[in-house]
Amino acid sequence: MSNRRSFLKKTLASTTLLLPGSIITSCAEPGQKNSGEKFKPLILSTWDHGMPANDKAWEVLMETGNLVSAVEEGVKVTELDMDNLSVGLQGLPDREGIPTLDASIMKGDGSCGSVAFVRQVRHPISLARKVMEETPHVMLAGEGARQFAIEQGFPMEKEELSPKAKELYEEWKVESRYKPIVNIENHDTIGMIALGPDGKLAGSCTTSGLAYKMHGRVGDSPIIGAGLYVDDEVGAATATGLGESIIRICGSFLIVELMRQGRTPQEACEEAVIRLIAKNSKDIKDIQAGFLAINKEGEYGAYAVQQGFTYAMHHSGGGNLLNATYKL
Ligand code: SD4
Repeated sequence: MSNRRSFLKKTLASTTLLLPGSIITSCAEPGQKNSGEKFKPLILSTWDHGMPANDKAWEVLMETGNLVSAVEEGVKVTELDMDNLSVGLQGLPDREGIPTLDASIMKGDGSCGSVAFVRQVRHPISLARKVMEETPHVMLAGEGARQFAIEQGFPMEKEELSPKAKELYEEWKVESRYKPIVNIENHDTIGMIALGPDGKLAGSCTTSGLAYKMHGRVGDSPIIGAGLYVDDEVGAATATGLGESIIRICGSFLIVELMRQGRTPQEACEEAVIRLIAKNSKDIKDIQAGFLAINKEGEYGAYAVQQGFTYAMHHSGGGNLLNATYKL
């Protein structure tokens, strides 16, 4: 376990105690299924950092009733978290030493927006929302996305690595292994899905992607249907982990379609992981990927390829941090 993740685990209880509205009420053991309980409203987010993100999203939802603002503001907390090296400009850079970001946002009525391979933007999730609301397009990438950010009045940040990212990048450069590190410690994207009190759904997903990726590489997070999919008629799903493996199976769309055909969120996440393993079998030992899903009734599910995927859930009873069940 990396120092950072073990640090996170050790400090988790104390961190969450400081956050109003957050209580850990349960922590499922690996292998334990959720019991089919239902919650409305309900917010789920990937990984430990989903706890403070969910708190913020919940607060915004309670104050404004706006589910899209809730999922945007929630993940903005993670985009600013200097301890998170997989989200935001402080994240680990590509192999050229440049942080490039991917993000997407979606509403259950089919509206969606995303940005890929964008530089110098502190809140790519807000830029994705602008793409959704202010353009006729779904996705802007690279320099075009950056120019759009400037037009929309987003400040351009200096291209400087955060101190932690710089230190780790310097260490990586010694060997500069071309292959991205794909073990379970290299994933911390935040994906958030939410069910509002009126039964409408929304989701968001934001990441700096794989550490030391090739310049120009785009993962699953900004690809609607891969890293995120939301449909008010059925439910929502989001993904984290090795983006290439998730894109190959259109993971989030697959889960929503399986739920449409009658699977529970848990069953749908499990089937997606089985498909992902089948399509990525050669390297599966080195791959971690995890999915979260909610259906419109307020049932939820989570499943991962390997042990170690945590997710945060927030409902009217407060916040929980849970261990996802896993296949391998
Ligand atoms: C990607 N899915 O770019 C992202 C990485 C990730 O937790 O999830 N990290 O492939």
